[in-house]
Amino acid sequence: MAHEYGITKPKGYNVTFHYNPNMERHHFGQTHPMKPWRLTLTKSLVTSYGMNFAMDNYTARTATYEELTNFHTNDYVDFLATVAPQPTPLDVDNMHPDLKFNLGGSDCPLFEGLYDYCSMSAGSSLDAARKICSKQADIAIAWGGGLHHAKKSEASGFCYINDIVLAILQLLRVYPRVLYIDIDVHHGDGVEEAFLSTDRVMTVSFHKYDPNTFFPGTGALDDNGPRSEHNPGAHHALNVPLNDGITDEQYKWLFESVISRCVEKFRPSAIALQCGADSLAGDRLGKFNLLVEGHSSCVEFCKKLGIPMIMFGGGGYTPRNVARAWAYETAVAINQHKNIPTQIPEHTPWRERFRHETLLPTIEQILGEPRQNRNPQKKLQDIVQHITEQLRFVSH
Ligand code: VJV
Ligand code: CA
Ligand code: ZN
Repeated sequence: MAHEYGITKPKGYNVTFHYNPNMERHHFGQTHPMKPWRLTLTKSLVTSYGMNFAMDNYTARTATYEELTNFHTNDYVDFLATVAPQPTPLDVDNMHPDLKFNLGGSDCPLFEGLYDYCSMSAGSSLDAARKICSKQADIAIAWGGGLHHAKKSEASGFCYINDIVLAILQLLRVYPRVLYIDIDVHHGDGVEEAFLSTDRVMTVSFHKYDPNTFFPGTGALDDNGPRSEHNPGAHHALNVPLNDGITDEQYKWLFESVISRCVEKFRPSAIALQCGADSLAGDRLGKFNLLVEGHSSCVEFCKKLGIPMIMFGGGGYTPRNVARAWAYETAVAINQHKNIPTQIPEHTPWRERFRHETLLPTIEQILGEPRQNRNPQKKLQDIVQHITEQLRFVSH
């Protein structure tokens, strides 16, 4: 069946879309920045453009206890499964945090259905990984995943279960080397840490870096993992620390310079791309000047490499911008981004939420005035140089 925009399934190229409609029913609390509802808004755009006709759509299942404990400790997962939610609404300032496993604070509150929410996020990413492993997908999309801060035995930064680590572990059963790329505005510390001692995973995070004021404070340019002689993972953790206000043009140049060098040296057999949308202009937490065009150019570049790829969600705190980016990036995956109208279809549910009714608003439409750019070109060149030097130690 074809849609009004003529979107049909391409032959010989398969994209799978993994989604669980129950995920977005969960709430971190009234004013908490993380809004699972942004997934509804994304799905609404994807469907109204008819993109579902070009993909295999799967209702993601929940991950099992055994799957979650492939990375996380039993103690931690047991605790997650049994903790009672705190009385809602959460009063952040007066809350009495039970900081066991860093749970119950204002970043990682205990809410109704928390364990289900975590297992759905992990389930969608694991389903995506399995489709890549069985070669039933060239690209598998899991917008409900991307929760890169969760540690083996600790919640962190709105993340409880590290679905990305679980998915990469799945990929490693079939693929010798996985390149992890993270364009969320925050450092992908949890994924980096999980694979510090292996040379089968290279992690590259682009992020705002300010150890004193910006979470999580790690990910300096020269943080490349433990450099002991016996660590095969040495030099396989790469970081691209940035300042406020970076533009599309700079980010695209930097991304392509860095990733092309990584691919050339590391020769990944699969890619895991975290598409955190808090690196977009106008994000409630992020402070970059990226437009959907710049953000999605990273997805386009990765797709063109022709390597099997999972696309995860992640951060993103201005829901209308998150939905626009992830819908457009879904269009990139099915190679329809140049064909779909930028005007948001009339029949889109919650269309009124998308100010200016366009998929690709300009920086003026989003911000009025762009944020001051604090990334001189020299800094970006130094980054590429440092990464090139790190990659001299990497060969396959
Ligand atoms: O900066 C922090 C940690 C604090 C302690 C907790 N307070 C609230 C904030 C400062 C040091 N945490 C970050 C976590 C960011 C997580 C990003 C996750 C991802 O995008 O990378 C992947 C999904 C942070 N920044 C902003 C907030 N927390 C924040 C938390 C709130 C809030 C407002 C801001 C929690 C509850 C409420 N408001 C009501
Ligand atoms: Ca990042
Ligand atoms: Zn983030």
